Amino acid sequence: MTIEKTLSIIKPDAVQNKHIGNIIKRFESNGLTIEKMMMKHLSQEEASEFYAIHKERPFFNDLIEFMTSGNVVIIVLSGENAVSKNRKLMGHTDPEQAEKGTIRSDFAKSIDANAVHGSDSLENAAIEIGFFFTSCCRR
Ligand code: IDP
Ligand code: MG
Repeated sequence: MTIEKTLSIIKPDAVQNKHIGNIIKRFESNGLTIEKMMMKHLSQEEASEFYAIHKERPFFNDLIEFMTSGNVVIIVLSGENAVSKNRKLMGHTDPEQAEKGTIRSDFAKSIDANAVHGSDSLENAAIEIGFFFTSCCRR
């Protein structure tokens, strides 16, 4: 059994539409455990650094504007195969292509406002968890 940790972010659209509880329910009822959690309004700098990998993409500015448009909930999840399990629960990046019953299919409306972020590999999960949680009181 491989117990992993991964990072989830409930994005501003899902917070605004009062889906925090629904999304956390999906995690907990599918064998994932909430290890850490905080609500935060990301600064421009934090969002840009977090999504630096996408900085050459045409949608980068819109992504940063959206991610800083309201509060997000940042969560460390743990569980068996947590990285891939979370990605499966999230569904496709574009809610219109997401499988029925996934978080993005049920709670998101567009590819820009797609309810959740989830780490895409174990390596990125460690980096992303460190970004928000490791050094005490920095952010
Ligand atoms: P992921 O969130 O499913 O891992 P990524 O390709 O890592 O998808 O993209 C990061 C975020 O950037 C997406 O969740 C989405 O909000 C946004 N994004 C990705 N592709 C597009 C696009 O083609 N148009 C607008 N926004 C996009
Ligand atoms: Mg991604």
